[in-house]
Amino acid sequence: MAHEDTFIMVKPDGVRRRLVGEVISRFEAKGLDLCRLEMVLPDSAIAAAHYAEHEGKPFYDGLIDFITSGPVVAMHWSGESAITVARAMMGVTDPALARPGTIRGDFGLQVGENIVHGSDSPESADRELALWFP
Ligand code: IDP
Ligand code: MG
Repeated sequence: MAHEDTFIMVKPDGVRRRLVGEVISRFEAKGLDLCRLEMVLPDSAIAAAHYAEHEGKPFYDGLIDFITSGPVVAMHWSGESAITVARAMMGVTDPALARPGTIRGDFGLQVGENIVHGSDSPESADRELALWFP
């Protein structure tokens, strides 16, 4: 077990549905520390950089359109095993399959609108935190 930093984002659907407070409350109640937070309307450059690993996939264009469709809440969280803990609390990528009790499992139904993003490794967290909090 180790202290970790992670990048968590409430996506445009989560902001539109007024789930920002719900998402923050869950991570706070878990015991993670909120370090930095900013609401930002992503431009296509930051969206493409953030989702570079998915370029060329069938859902890529829709993903970029979606993530630039409205403001997001970009956050830096830290704590014991923060990356793994946050991913577990988010649930699997497809909300229809995500377990009840997870954010995606409780609030989502479609894979294209799954409310939150969370870094999947220490390398991703470093890259994403540097990208969103330059
Ligand atoms: P993750 O967000 O759980 O890490 P990734 O596989 O990294 O999932 O995919 C990034 C994002 O791309 C997902 O959160 C979701 O919004 C979108 N996405 C992934 N797979 C699909 C798909 O098959 N159709 C539509 N959107 C997808
Ligand atoms: Mg991912």
